[in-house]
Amino acid sequence: MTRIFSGVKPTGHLTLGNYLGAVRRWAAEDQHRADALFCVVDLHALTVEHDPARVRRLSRQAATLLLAAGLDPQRCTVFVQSHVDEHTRLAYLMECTASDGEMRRMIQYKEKTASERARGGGVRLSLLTYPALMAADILAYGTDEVPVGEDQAQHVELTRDLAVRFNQRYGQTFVIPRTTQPKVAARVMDLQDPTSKMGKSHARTAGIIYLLDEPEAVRKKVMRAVTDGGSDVVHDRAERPGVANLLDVLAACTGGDPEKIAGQYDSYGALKKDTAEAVVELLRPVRERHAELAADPASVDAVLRDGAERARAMARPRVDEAYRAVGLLPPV
Ligand code: AQP
Repeated sequence: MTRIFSGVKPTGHLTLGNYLGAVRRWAAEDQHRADALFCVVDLHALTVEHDPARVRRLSRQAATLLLAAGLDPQRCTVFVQSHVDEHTRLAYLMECTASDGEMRRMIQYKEKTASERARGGGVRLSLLTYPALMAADILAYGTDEVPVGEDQAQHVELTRDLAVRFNQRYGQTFVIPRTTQPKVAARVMDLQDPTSKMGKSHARTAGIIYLLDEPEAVRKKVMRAVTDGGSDVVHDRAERPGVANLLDVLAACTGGDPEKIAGQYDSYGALKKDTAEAVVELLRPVRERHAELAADPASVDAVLRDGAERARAMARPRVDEAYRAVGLLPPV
């Protein structure tokens, strides 16, 4: 059976980008057709300056939101990365497989280094090395497919390279994974700056729709979205990124085709109004289910405890095998 692994990082409240690019598909498709694991990758949240209490809060919220979005613990494994030691055990072997140069080429490293410096902070070494941890997250489970948004595709490519290299050096140990991306909205853009990705950790929040935003807040953000010069509605990402982004979001919400939808509008105002309502209706059940689950944290804990146990049992044999393969003496 196909094995799927993917995760979300608790660096902020989950956004519409996380949902359309990744989480929605995990719930609607992936968990039904494969042996799937979904993870709150909390160790990745420590690569930038963080507040411990906030990371804890956001990790719980992210896990609750994954369940609210429809992940069913009877169908898939939902857990928290730091609860399964195999991730960090394998990450070190991945660091010993990767080169410094390939880590420095990662776009996210370049972008996040720039923003950490702009904030006046230092850059943590883990920001450079975290793709090795991400490779470990994926490879520990013999993953075939990694459903992610476009921004994570480069890291999955690196994971493939590391898996191939490791297998060549030390013998067949890892499955070579491939990325899968949604057809529409693989990269949802910030509504106030449609040339930048909608990102949950961005400081300016006016262009970011959070999954837990109240309907009125969603409407306000969409109605104030930056649109482009001109007034005709066309799907042109290069010339009209603001309008193209709204069309992508509307198409992703309604299951349509952005270019065809463009033909149905002759004003930006009408497009914004329909997009706002489509997003409100898409998020309504997630928000409502989140409220129910958040009122019963013990049930979320039970899912995470069981998920970690299952994940550990799946990861341990392969990570032990990798330790033996590189020449480490097994414990006696
Ligand atoms: N804007 C986006 N459009 C489509 N997909 C997106 N994803 C993230 N942003 C968008 C996808 O969501 C999944 C979980 O993302 P992550 O938690 O690993 O974080 P990230 O990719 O670094 O994106 P964020 O949300 O912007 O976090 P910060 O601001 O902390 O960097 C992934 O599959 C991702 O592709």
